Amino acid sequence: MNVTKELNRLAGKPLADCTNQELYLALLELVKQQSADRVQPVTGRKLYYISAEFLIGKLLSNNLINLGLYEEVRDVLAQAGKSLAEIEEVEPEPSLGNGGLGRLAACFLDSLATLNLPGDGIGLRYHLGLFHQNLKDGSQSEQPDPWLTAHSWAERTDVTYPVTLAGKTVQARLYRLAVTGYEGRTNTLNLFDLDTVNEGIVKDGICFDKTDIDENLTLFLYPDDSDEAGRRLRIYQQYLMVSAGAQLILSECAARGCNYHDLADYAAIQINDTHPSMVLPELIRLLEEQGIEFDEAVDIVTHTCAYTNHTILAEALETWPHAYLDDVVPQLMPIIEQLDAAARTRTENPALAILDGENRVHMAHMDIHFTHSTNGVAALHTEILKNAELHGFYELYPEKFNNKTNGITFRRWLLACDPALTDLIESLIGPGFRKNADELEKLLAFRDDEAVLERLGMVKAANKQALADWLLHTQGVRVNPRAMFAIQSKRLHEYKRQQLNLLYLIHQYFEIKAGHLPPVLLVCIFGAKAAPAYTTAKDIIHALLTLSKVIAADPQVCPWLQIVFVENYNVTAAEKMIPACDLSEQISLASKEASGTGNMKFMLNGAVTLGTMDGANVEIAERVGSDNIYIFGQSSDQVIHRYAAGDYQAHQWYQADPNLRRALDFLTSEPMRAAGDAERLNRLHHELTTKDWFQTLPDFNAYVVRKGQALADYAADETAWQRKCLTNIAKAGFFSSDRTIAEYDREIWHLG
Ligand code: 26V
Repeated sequence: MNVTKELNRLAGKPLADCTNQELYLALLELVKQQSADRVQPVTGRKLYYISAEFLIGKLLSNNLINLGLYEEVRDVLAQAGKSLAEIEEVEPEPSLGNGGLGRLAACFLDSLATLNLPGDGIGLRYHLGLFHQNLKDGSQSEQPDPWLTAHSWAERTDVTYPVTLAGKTVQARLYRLAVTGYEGRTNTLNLFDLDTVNEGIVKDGICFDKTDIDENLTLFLYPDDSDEAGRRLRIYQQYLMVSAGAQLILSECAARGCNYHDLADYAAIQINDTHPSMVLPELIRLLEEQGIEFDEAVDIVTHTCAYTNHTILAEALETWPHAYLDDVVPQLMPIIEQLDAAARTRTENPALAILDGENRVHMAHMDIHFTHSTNGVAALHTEILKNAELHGFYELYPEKFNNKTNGITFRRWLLACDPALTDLIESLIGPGFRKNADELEKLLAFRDDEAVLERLGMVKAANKQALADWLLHTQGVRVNPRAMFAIQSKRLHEYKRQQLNLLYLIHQYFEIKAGHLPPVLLVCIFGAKAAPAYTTAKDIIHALLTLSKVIAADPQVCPWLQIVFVENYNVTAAEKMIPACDLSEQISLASKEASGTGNMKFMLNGAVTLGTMDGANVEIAERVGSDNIYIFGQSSDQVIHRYAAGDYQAHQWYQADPNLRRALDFLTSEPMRAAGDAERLNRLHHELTTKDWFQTLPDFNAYVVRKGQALADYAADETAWQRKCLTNIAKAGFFSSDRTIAEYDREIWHLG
């Protein structure tokens, strides 16, 4: 294909005369054509990855890279005086996810296509995404985050499936989005929607009538579930996704010659957390409609489906009241009851039942009994599932449990977001790492090459300058690119402990005021959305924003310390922030972060981790060695024991440690109250000094000391610091999602 000719044809006029919008549309068409050419017929078993979230990010650059067209298109446009980077600004980011769970699904789709494996996604086409975060007046507020435009990557099809919700049948329409692999095949992300959904019913931020299913069903991901209507709405959404998805799977398999008895030879279904768990009873229902007996249907479904657990937080493990399911999906309840009865024949332990004494349906329990594989997402997480959280299930089905440590696609998280680093790496070790991530280890040969380390430092400096420009341009914030950049970007949650970082920052404020100056100016950058009804999370955001104002207004402190809270953190923001990071903050309470994937992205881009021994941090530490990571805090065993003993008293720690008390009490001090909201600050102070469910206080001192060490090392010896960065990049190969997907395929799916 001649790119210039084709683009001119699609644009309908000379490129130089086109607006960026027109060029974007022409490129969209070009990519759609080229990716269609790479669709391959499916032979053998095909994967269906069902997920409530697919956090795919902008697609233009990524697709151009994967199709091998990026450089050529960029140069053709440049000749016409146009910038691909500016054209990309036109593209809205699809807001179809919340955090790591959804981004993981997107990375997996990329790796499946890259490895030439047949694997499609199944999800929902939320019109207004999760929400757009505004940070005005020191607090988070939520707005709709529309991304659907007249021309979108997701193409409407004529295919619809009937789905019966609360006795009323609606038509789920299929939209298809092409997923390109890097020099690989094209797969599909299937997204379902209703034609009747009406964005006009959203008023006042993200409020809408939660009962009008025809109009509201796919408006938002995770609609507020703090009331009953909201919780029912989530069940409606989940059932729409799995029922339409199951029908799609069965019809595709039938078209390839499947007689349903042999479904497991045609399809592997991965259940991403418990949101899609109703696919199990739904498939059984549909197979029974085809004349298959219940017992055989259960067997077929068990062989076809596998389940991934992404959290040990009890409050995030879904259980639905029997009564809700009776209302919304009465056709599934008899099947769920039969499954519960079947499970009870396998174990007498009531804790492992599907229906509990309070008539709630435990979705994860159904998954473990009636799929052939349950996996955790990092080695430590899987061990905790086996030995603690799901121990009873592990005793019953030891052969079902396995670990698949998460990964990230290096196409987006290195090639696309950090082209300068990619070029440097390629100039040192050749292009092999693009397809074989393990080749990054060859970089270790340059550990003592000062010229290389200096070039690495120059790449980072340029990325920091680019982030500084972006922050000024998009957030109106000025930062000094010569500062050390420490970044904590992830969902806002107490277990992730943004509040620990907050207490450190207050501590530093006092130290600076006392004349104990740090060795380097530190800019702490946050990116985080709080669930709209999660009060403590919103209070933490408020405290950080307020502290940021207090520090910025203090001429004694602001030359040494700055807090930046990036509004509406999303994939696009992450792509700017991650390549510019010096210190990656991964400070969850040990045992609580199932894996983390941001930790891998930062490492790959040459940041050094400051973290607890939690999730995949453990595996990062194992690989880079203790000289190249800053570990602190309680171990997961200590934490688990402390919870078991039930003897943690936040107040004792508050009383006993003057530094900690000073930091906590500053939350409600005069300067903070003057800059912020006393009610919110008091509430947070109370929460941390009396409850502190995620044990922030016991890790405070260790965190202060370790972070101080990182700052000192960074300031003392630039070459030594760059050596740590180089080692992190070199050891990142294991965290490629290509490796993760190859493991899923080898041990669970057996595709193709
Ligand atoms: C979700 C929610 C949503 C509403 C607010 C409360 C709450 C609490 C926990 C969760 C967790 C849902 C599961 C999840 O997103 N897990 C993440 O999965 C990532 C990919 O495996 C993993 O890297 C993260 O450690 C894990 O938190």
